[in-house]
Amino acid sequence: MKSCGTFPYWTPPLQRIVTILKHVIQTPGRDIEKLNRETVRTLIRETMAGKPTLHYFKGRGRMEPIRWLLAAVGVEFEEKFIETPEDLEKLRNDGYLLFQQVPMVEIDGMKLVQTRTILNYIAAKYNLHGKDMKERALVDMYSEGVADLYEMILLLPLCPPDQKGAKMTQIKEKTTNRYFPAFEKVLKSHGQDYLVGNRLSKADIHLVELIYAVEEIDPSLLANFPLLKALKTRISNLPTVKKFLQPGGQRKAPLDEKALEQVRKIFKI
Ligand SMILES: N[C@@H](CCC(=O)N[C@@H](CS)C(=O)NCC(=O)O)C(=O)O
Repeated sequence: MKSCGTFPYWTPPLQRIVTILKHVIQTPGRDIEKLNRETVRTLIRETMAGKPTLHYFKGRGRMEPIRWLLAAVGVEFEEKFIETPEDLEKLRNDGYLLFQQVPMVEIDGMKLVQTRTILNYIAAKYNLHGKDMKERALVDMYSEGVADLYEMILLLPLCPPDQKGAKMTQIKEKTTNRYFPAFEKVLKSHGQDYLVGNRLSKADIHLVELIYAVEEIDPSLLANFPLLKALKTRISNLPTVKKFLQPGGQRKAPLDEKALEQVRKIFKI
């Protein structure tokens, strides 16, 4: 057998397991001693099973929180971009989209649709859902709050031009008077580094994604929320997230006019 260095069985899948384990070790709140046998089995099974495949257009939309979550836990994924109405029609005709909609993610032998279902599956699989039912309820409650504001931002580009100004004002108002104060209050109430149970959960990742999106609208909106700023820095510095955010990473840019036109064509909007 060919030997490579001192480790004769140094194969790509094994390298991937080591990469995943490194990410786990480097993720705060998930130290190696707490890695139980089941988690290690999951990581190995998944490594052997191959990467999840994401089906969506080449833009943020409803797939972006899924990209963030997978990236944050250090799971590599492949993307098949829908570029034409025919691409979407093919997925439908092949029976891959249960409700004829995307996002769709091929993962662990399933073709999952419904954004929240996909997010919850990833969160459950990688322990981003709190340690018990009560923590999970908090994680879900915070995630839903994030999703409400995120949805408003997501739909903004599709807003008729004469309503855009009013929508933008509403987003800014809800950000500064409702959602950011709520999350700042949660962080202040326990003084810990993460929203729930002093360890990383999907709620932290969704919130930081939202903060980035809000800052693109108006960076000053974060000014009065020091704990949100600190959370953003903390999560952005996780090696996995850093890699995702860096130029050339899998994070998508906001839709420009050309991309928006393509989206309208694909979905017949
Ligand atoms: N509840 C679904 C909504 C999915 C959805 O509205 N997807 C849009 C693209 S972002 C779509 O496929 N639209 C085509 C259609 O509804 O026929 C989810 O959260 O995944």
